[in-house]
Amino acid sequence: MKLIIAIVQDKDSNRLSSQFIEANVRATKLSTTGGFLRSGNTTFMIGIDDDRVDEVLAMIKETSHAREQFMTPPVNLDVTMDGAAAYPVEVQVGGATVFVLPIEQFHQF
Ligand code: 2BA
Repeated sequence: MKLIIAIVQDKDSNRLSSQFIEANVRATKLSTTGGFLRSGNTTFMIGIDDDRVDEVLAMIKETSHAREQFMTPPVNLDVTMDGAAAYPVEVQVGGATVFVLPIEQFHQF
Protein backbone atom coordinates (compact mmCIF):
# COMPACT_ATOMS: atom_id res chain seq x y z
CA MET A 1 0.00 0.00 0.00
CA LYS A 2 1.13 3.58 -0.71
CA LEU A 3 0.20 7.03 0.50
CA ILE A 4 -0.13 9.53 -2.32
CA ILE A 5 0.04 13.17 -1.25
CA ALA A 6 -1.07 15.41 -4.10
CA ILE A 7 -1.06 19.21 -3.96
CA VAL A 8 -3.36 20.64 -6.62
CA GLN A 9 -4.86 24.01 -7.38
CA ASP A 10 -8.25 24.77 -5.81
CA LYS A 11 -9.73 25.18 -9.30
CA ASP A 12 -8.97 21.53 -10.12
CA SER A 13 -9.91 19.98 -6.81
CA ASN A 14 -13.66 19.47 -7.27
CA ARG A 15 -13.20 17.63 -10.56
CA LEU A 16 -10.54 15.44 -9.03
CA SER A 17 -12.72 14.65 -5.99
CA SER A 18 -15.55 13.59 -8.29
CA GLN A 19 -13.23 11.34 -10.27
CA PHE A 20 -11.98 9.69 -7.09
CA ILE A 21 -15.55 8.98 -5.96
CA GLU A 22 -16.47 7.58 -9.38
CA ALA A 23 -13.40 5.30 -9.41
CA ASN A 24 -13.89 4.24 -5.76
CA VAL A 25 -10.60 5.83 -4.72
CA ARG A 26 -10.67 6.86 -1.07
CA ALA A 27 -9.18 10.24 -0.39
CA THR A 28 -8.99 12.96 2.24
CA LYS A 29 -9.02 16.55 1.10
CA LEU A 30 -7.20 19.22 3.09
CA SER A 31 -7.34 22.98 2.59
CA THR A 32 -3.71 24.08 2.44
CA THR A 33 -1.65 27.17 1.74
CA GLY A 34 1.36 27.33 -0.57
CA GLY A 35 4.45 28.58 1.23
CA PHE A 36 5.56 30.79 -1.66
CA LEU A 37 2.36 32.38 -2.98
CA ARG A 38 0.65 32.11 0.41
CA SER A 39 -2.62 31.45 -1.34
CA GLY A 40 -4.93 28.50 -1.04
CA ASN A 41 -4.38 25.14 -2.65
CA THR A 42 -5.77 21.67 -1.96
CA THR A 43 -3.88 18.65 -0.69
CA PHE A 44 -5.28 15.15 -1.18
CA MET A 45 -4.14 12.22 0.96
CA ILE A 46 -4.88 8.95 -0.79
CA GLY A 47 -4.21 5.52 0.70
CA ILE A 48 -4.18 3.08 -2.20
CA ASP A 49 -3.08 -0.45 -3.08
CA ASP A 50 0.20 -0.65 -4.98
CA ASP A 51 -1.46 -1.92 -8.15
CA ARG A 52 -3.69 1.20 -8.38
CA VAL A 53 -0.98 3.84 -7.88
CA ASP A 54 -0.45 4.43 -11.62
CA GLU A 55 -4.20 4.74 -12.19
CA VAL A 56 -4.46 7.43 -9.48
CA LEU A 57 -1.40 9.28 -10.80
CA ALA A 58 -2.96 9.30 -14.28
CA MET A 59 -6.18 10.79 -12.88
CA ILE A 60 -4.24 13.53 -11.08
CA LYS A 61 -2.16 14.26 -14.17
CA GLU A 62 -5.20 14.46 -16.41
CA THR A 63 -7.11 16.80 -14.07
CA SER A 64 -4.40 19.22 -12.97
CA HIS A 65 -3.58 22.16 -15.16
CA ALA A 66 -0.63 24.53 -15.07
CA ARG A 67 -1.65 28.18 -14.77
CA GLU A 68 0.08 31.53 -14.63
CA GLN A 69 -0.47 33.43 -11.42
CA PHE A 70 0.71 36.88 -10.37
CA MET A 71 2.27 37.49 -6.98
CA THR A 72 3.45 40.75 -5.47
CA PRO A 73 6.77 40.40 -3.65
CA PRO A 74 6.71 41.88 -0.12
CA VAL A 75 7.75 45.55 0.11
CA ASN A 76 10.81 46.31 2.23
CA LEU A 77 9.81 49.39 4.25
CA ASP A 78 13.42 50.12 5.25
CA VAL A 79 14.39 51.29 1.77
CA THR A 80 13.53 54.62 0.12
CA MET A 81 10.20 54.72 -1.73
CA ASP A 82 12.05 54.65 -5.07
CA GLY A 83 13.23 51.13 -4.47
CA ALA A 84 10.20 50.05 -2.51
CA ALA A 85 7.68 49.77 -5.32
CA ALA A 86 6.68 46.13 -5.61
CA TYR A 87 5.71 44.96 -9.06
CA PRO A 88 3.67 41.80 -9.55
CA VAL A 89 5.68 38.95 -11.02
CA GLU A 90 4.23 36.08 -13.02
CA VAL A 91 4.69 32.59 -11.62
CA GLN A 92 3.67 29.30 -13.20
CA VAL A 93 1.80 27.08 -10.76
CA GLY A 94 1.14 23.38 -11.14
CA GLY A 95 -0.28 21.12 -12.54
CA ALA A 96 0.17 18.98 -9.44
CA THR A 97 2.96 18.30 -6.95
CA VAL A 98 2.80 14.65 -5.95
CA PHE A 99 4.62 12.55 -3.36
CA VAL A 100 4.29 8.74 -3.21
CA LEU A 101 5.24 7.20 0.14
CA PRO A 102 5.32 3.61 1.37
CA ILE A 103 2.85 2.82 4.15
CA GLU A 104 4.25 0.73 6.98
CA GLN A 105 0.89 -0.06 8.57
CA PHE A 106 -2.73 0.73 7.78
CA HIS A 107 -5.46 0.44 10.43
CA GLN A 108 -9.11 1.36 10.63
CA PHE A 109 -10.40 0.93 14.16
P1 2BA B 1 3.55 27.68 -3.52
O1 2BA B 1 4.62 27.43 -2.52
O2 2BA B 1 2.63 28.82 -3.24
O3 2BA B 1 4.29 27.91 -4.92
C1 2BA B 1 3.56 28.32 -6.07
C2 2BA B 1 4.45 28.36 -7.28
O4 2BA B 1 5.45 29.36 -7.08
C3 2BA B 1 5.24 27.07 -7.53
O5 2BA B 1 4.43 26.20 -8.32
C4 2BA B 1 6.47 27.55 -8.24
O6 2BA B 1 6.22 27.73 -9.63
C5 2BA B 1 6.70 28.92 -7.64
N1 2BA B 1 7.69 28.90 -6.57
C6 2BA B 1 7.63 28.24 -5.39
N2 2BA B 1 8.71 28.51 -4.63
C7 2BA B 1 9.46 29.34 -5.35
C8 2BA B 1 10.71 30.01 -5.13
N3 2BA B 1 11.39 29.83 -3.99
N4 2BA B 1 11.20 30.80 -6.11
C9 2BA B 1 10.53 30.99 -7.27
N5 2BA B 1 9.33 30.42 -7.54
C10 2BA B 1 8.81 29.60 -6.61
P2 2BA B 1 4.53 24.63 -8.09
O7 2BA B 1 5.98 24.19 -8.10
O8 2BA B 1 3.62 24.00 -9.09
O9 2BA B 1 3.99 24.34 -6.62
C11 2BA B 1 2.61 24.48 -6.29
C12 2BA B 1 2.41 24.26 -4.80
O10 2BA B 1 2.82 22.91 -4.48
C13 2BA B 1 3.27 25.14 -3.92
O11 2BA B 1 2.65 26.40 -3.72
C14 2BA B 1 3.35 24.33 -2.63
O12 2BA B 1 2.16 24.46 -1.88
C15 2BA B 1 3.42 22.90 -3.18
N6 2BA B 1 4.80 22.41 -3.33
C16 2BA B 1 5.58 22.50 -4.42
N7 2BA B 1 6.77 21.88 -4.22
C17 2BA B 1 6.73 21.41 -2.97
C18 2BA B 1 7.67 20.67 -2.15
N8 2BA B 1 8.89 20.31 -2.62
N9 2BA B 1 7.30 20.36 -0.89
C19 2BA B 1 6.09 20.71 -0.42
N10 2BA B 1 5.17 21.39 -1.13
C20 2BA B 1 5.48 21.74 -2.38
